[in-house]
Amino acid sequence: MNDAILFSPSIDHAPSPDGFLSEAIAGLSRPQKTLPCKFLYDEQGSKLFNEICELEEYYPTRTENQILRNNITEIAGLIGWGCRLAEFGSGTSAKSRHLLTHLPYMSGYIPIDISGPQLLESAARLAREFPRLEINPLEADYSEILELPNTTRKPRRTVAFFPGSTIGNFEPHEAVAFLSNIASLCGRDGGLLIGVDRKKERRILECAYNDRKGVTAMFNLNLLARANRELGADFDLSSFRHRAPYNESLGRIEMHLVSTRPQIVHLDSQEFSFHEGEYITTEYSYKYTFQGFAGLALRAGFELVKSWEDRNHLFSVLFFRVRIPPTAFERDFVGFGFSA
Ligand code: AVJ
Repeated sequence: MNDAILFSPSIDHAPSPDGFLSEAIAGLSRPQKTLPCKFLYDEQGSKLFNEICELEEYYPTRTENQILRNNITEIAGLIGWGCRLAEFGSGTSAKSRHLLTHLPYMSGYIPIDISGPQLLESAARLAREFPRLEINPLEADYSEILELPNTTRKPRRTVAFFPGSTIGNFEPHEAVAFLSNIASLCGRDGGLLIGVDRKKERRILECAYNDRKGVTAMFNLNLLARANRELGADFDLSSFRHRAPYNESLGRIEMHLVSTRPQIVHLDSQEFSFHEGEYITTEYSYKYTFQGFAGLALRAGFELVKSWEDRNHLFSVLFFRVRIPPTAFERDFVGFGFSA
């Protein structure tokens, strides 16, 4: 029998449709207006993000793929056989595809993504390419996962794959909480293969997030278009402008949507006023030094096993092992931010 084992997606943790409305209102009510970056990835936004990955200026995707390709035998060897691989924010699963061909006797692959349509389409395609692989997609906000789906065969270990430097979306203290949760989801002998964008010259960073074709601008503005489509808001897209400066002292790219004139936006019978030059923060993309990131992961319970980078030191891929899996108590009370 060569039939693909493709489970229908678990949707227990799927983002609720009301989530966008309440989070948008909360975000726009703050003194510094904000809209959470996870809402950038509707169907249109996911397509635009895939386009960003192909841009000449956007080095992370290309560079990470190169690092993975150049070191795939060693990486697969460190992960080992019989693993359950969970990918956080799997998108099109393009990066796992390569990894999966090199991992022997896996117990299963669990792609996790907030964009349901893309998740299903990619899982179905992958199932045709890997007919013996058990694929168990999970439609979810990956920062809210309390449990990973089981696989039919008991895994020897669980390894989390978090490529693309998506960890950079979290503020450092949130990143520690998120990674502690991953450590507890993976448990004893668990692993973490993660891609991290490095601190570098401002010019390179700002070009990557302010591309000449304006794809990143469309990606950012799509958030307002989505609010209009799904929430009936009345953002005038022509009077907001994309901007993405590097905040060097905080080590992050910040995506902004700048109001080019004084205006009032309506959302769910509320009014939000903007003065000229006021902006909405839509995404942070933190950059790390090698030491900085290894220290952060250590606080989350991971010890470094091995790391790789490109020869221009643009990007790092790191493999960690769970040092001590946090107990459920620690996960709930430290991991989710009730104390330092
Ligand atoms: C998907 C979060 C890794 O921060 O580089 C790309 C998102 N935003 N261009 C990044 C993004 C604008 C991307 N991550």
